[in-house]
Amino acid sequence: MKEQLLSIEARAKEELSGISDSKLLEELRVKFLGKKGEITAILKQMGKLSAEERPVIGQLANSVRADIENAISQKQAQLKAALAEKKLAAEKLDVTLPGRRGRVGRPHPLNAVMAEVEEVFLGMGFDIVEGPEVETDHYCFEALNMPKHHPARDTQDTFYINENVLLRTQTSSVQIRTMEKIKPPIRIISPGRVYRSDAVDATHSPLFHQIEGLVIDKGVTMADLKGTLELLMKRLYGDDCRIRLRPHHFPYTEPSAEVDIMCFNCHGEGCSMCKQEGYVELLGAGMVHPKVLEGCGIDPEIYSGFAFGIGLERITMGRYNINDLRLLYENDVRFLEQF
Ligand code: 2NM
Repeated sequence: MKEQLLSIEARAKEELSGISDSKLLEELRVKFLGKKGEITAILKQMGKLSAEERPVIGQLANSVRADIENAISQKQAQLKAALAEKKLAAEKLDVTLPGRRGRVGRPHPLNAVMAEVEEVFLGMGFDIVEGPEVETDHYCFEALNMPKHHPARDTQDTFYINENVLLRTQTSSVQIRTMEKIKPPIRIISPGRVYRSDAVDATHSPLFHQIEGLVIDKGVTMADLKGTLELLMKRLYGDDCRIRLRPHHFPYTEPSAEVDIMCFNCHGEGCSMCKQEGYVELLGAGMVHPKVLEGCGIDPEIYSGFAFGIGLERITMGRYNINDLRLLYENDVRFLEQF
């Protein structure tokens, strides 16, 4: 029996060494240590032994069983560790790898320049006022000293919704609404979308953006107009930029002027970019017409004021050297990414 027990131990250990999964390990445990296992079978025959042999074999059987149990639990621990190792390796995450960079957006050039212009005027104490894009004949034309049959009202230029309602062709309507509503002093800019029935080309679009400005107070002169616009242009284009005023005509201002900026390319010398002029036309301006003031309930004997209108597209194109207006509306990321 002693030899049997020692052989069981030796076989158990040998078989154990070749086992690599927990299911086979359990089968092995049942085979050697189970109720119908080899050790139990030996113990059942103990009755045949003499009184002297019984405790010796009993002790040996117990120690063999303990040895096998030990070896099995060691193997169990090994298998468990190997399994965990395998699982970890499969789930490996290298936290030192570089991350995926998110794409960061940025303001559209039109919005960027709009924000810059607004910032300059806020710094001079102007308020920013917005108004409706769908306007009435009164606010877009009548109140601006453009009576019926004025050429600017031509259906060729204006999108009419009906005889009296239209898409605003300039944001002057917002200035009129403001003068009707609040008493001088007034210092506002009115930025926004405006509409004209134009065919699309490099310099025309049926939808574009305007920033108009209005200052009304006692003793406001053309010098205030020029100083205000000069400061804006220096902020946008640099301190060495110059502007000049040329006489012009608008129905809503008297006197009126077109404002040019010194050509960035040739600094006033004349080149192909400015068509040998040395200056490039940038905006329109003037002293608000007494009839316009009167129509809004402001006494032109007491108050005077200046107004101006800037095309946002034009100053944006000048600012970034863009030669085709359509680039600003196509939203091609390859173009927009540059700003
Ligand atoms: C321009 C040019 C000159 C202008 C005039 C007024 C108002 F309401 F005061 F009469 N608002 N905007 C004005 C003057 C607009 O745009 C080229």
